[in-house]
Amino acid sequence: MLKERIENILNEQVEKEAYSSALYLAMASWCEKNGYAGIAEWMYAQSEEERMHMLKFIKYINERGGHAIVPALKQPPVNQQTVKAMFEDVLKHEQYISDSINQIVGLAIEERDFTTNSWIQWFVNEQIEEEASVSLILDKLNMLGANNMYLFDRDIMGLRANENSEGA
Ligand code: OFO
Repeated sequence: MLKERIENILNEQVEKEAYSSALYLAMASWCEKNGYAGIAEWMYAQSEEERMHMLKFIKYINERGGHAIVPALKQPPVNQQTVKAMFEDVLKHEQYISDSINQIVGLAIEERDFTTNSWIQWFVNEQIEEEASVSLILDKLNMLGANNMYLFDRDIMGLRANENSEGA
């Protein structure tokens, strides 16, 4: 049985994962509208991955005797300034998510919930991969400059780091 503080923080994470999924879906739509079909595909895949993350939290909370709550979400941004600025926002968002996963680890240890601590380690590792994958994309964008967006758009799917990992 989950302690209340653990159930609450896990439900907050359900909301964050659901928002991540909506955020990347909105980015996918903007990319598609603006002719970046390859980047849109990357964002759609990322959005789907975040939905899988959300489902993992929902199922874990219910499995441990809690009640997973499906949240209302705030509206993600509709428009982006540039592709590079968009990926900078993705990196910031993933760093924020890593921080919140670390807070769950901290609370699980504080509450001596070693089952949750063990379970959440998958996300600790996932966040390392996600931050690395977005940093790689930003490195490529910085090398290319604005002129070669066509090639970047064509090749971005080859930069997906964790396409084959579980739940990803
Ligand atoms: Fe981007 O890893 Fe979940 O949120």
